[in-house]
Amino acid sequence: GHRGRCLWLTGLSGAGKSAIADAVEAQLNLRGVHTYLLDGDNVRHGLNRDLGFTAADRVENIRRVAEVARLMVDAGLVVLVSFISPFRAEREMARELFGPGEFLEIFVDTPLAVAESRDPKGLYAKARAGKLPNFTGIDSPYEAPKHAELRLDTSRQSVAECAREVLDLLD
Ligand code: GGZ
Repeated sequence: GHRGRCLWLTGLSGAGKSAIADAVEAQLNLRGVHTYLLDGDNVRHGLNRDLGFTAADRVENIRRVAEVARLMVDAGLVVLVSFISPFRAEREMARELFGPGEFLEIFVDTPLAVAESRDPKGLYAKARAGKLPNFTGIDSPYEAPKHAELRLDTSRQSVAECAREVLDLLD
C-alpha cells in the first residue's frame, strides 16, 4: 500500500497553488492513490469559519489545518494542503507534526507582480485601493521558505510541468 504524505503548498494568492494541487491530485487518483485536498474552500467555510485574516487568525488557521492533515496522513492518505501559510514558524510547526519524509514543503514562488496581474477575484485591486486590509504581499507579510523540498514558479513553468515535479518528488 501507499504511505500517507503531506504535500504542503505555500505561496501568495494567485501564485497557482490550487491549480498545481488539482493537477497533482488528478494524476495521483489515476494511479489509484487516495488523496484529500485541504484548502480555503473546504476549511475556511466550515472548520475555520470563525477565523479571518489577522496574523493571529492565520496562525490558528494553519495550526488546525496542520492537525487535520496529520490525522489524514495517519489514515494513509496523500494530503494536499493549499493555503498561503505566510509564516515560517507555523509551517515549521506543521512540519514537526510529521515523521521524516512525510512532509514535503512546496514553495509556489510566482512573483507578486505576476500573481497580482492575474487577480481573478479582483482582491489585489481591492487591497491596493485600501478596501481589503491585511492582504498578503500588499500590507501583510509573506515569509519565503528557506528549506522547501521544491520551489516552483508558474510564470516560468506550466501547471503540468509543476505537477510533474511534485509527482517526481513523491516517487
Ligand atoms: C490573503 C485573502 C485575504 C487576505 C481573502 N489576504 O486567491 P484566493 O483569495 O482564492 O486565496 C486567498 C485566500 C487565502 O486564505 P488562506 O487560508 O490560504 O490564508 S492563510 O494561509 O494566510 O491563512 C484569497 C482570500 O483567501 N483572501 N482575504 N487579507 N488572502
